[in-house]
Amino acid sequence: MQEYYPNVPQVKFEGPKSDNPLAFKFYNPDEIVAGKKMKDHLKFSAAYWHTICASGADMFGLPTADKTWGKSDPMALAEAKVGAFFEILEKLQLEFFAFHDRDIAPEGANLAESNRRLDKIVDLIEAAMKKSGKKLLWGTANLFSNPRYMHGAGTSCNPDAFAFAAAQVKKALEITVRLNGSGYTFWGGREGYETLLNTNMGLELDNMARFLRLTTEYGRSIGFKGAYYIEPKPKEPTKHQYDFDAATVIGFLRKYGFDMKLNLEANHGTLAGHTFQHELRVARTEGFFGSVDANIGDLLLGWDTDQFPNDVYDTSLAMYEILKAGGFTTGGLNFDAKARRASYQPEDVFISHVMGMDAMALGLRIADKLIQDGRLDKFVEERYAGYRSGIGKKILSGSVTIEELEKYAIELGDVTTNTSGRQEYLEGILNQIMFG
Ligand code: XUL
Ligand code: CO
Repeated sequence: MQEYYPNVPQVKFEGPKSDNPLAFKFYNPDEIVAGKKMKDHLKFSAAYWHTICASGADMFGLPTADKTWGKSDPMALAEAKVGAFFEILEKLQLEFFAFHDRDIAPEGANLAESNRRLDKIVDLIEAAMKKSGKKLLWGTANLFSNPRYMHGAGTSCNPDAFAFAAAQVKKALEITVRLNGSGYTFWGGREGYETLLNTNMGLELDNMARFLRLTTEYGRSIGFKGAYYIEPKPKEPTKHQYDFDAATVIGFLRKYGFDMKLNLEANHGTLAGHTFQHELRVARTEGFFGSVDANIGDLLLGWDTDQFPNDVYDTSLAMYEILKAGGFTTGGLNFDAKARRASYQPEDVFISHVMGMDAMALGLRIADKLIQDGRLDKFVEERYAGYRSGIGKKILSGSVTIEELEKYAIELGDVTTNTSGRQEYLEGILNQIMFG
């Protein structure tokens, strides 16, 4: 069997003192943290589109990373990628992966040919999964790259594009079912607008719901038992995307009555002006927590840079929310992340994942300590203690009238006592747990 990365050995846990760039310092897959093996908490997944497809090309420059193994024929290259990708999963101890239809097989001259190409590559992926035990976290369809989707897919003004997109998702769902995927993700890459001057927003939103209704019902009809996710993102490529953030998507799902969860990406949260923790908190509070695209954006650049997560403050607070949400069931931590353009050598694919996995593992360890420590929970509990008795208890029970509140307020005369929010005390606890 061909080895695609002969210079890269099996990556293992060597502990925090190791200076080996190809060893885990904090991710010890079988170690028990918070009652479960680390690998079962973190459920790491690689993104086909970045890990094996991203070439370093950007809007200003050509590819820097060669991921072709000398193949120029697109189907021969697609076949090689399967072998190389599964070698990466194996060497990095990544148990899961995610892909778009067009990542794994190039589009043909028409839909029928594209589907035949997909079938051919899916045969190879299925065999590789069987051999390695790797699992599909979620599948999806690319409804944004091809010019046919210039106005969107489900929200396009052109019904031909709507139909084509539906057919593409139908096939992607069939593949996801065949590969026993535990999820299917909808990311509305161009479901939004560039200008309201040409946009019928009401029709587009209704059509987005029609599109989701047709596709999700079809998935169930062919035996898909996994979770459906929507992945919010506020903008990029369009100026405004309807799946703006967690709260907006939850409103949409409730309005149209869909049983779906969220796939939350850190960098999309910050693009929407939120922290990653905020997005996770909204999802868990509202019962929509599903899966995560683990990455980080450069806040100074302000676009979707899809960097491997490195900020342990950020990963700790994210893992805190994930543990509080009860952890992953169908979902996992999918690295929707790529090495920087100048990190172009084959080893960089591995080094970047190792760093990201360690950063998430550190986050898990710290989040567990924060919960064990209990001071944050206790503080929040006490902050709302007023609602345990007296007028507070009455407000919570729903039995209070506005007249009663007025009488109470008049007797009070004014609100003269409050308690401190103690933000700096709590931030100090976090630092103490991280570095103490
Ligand atoms: C784009 C993005 C997508 C989705 C899947 O910003 O995050 O790759 O994760 O379509
Ligand atoms: Co993503």
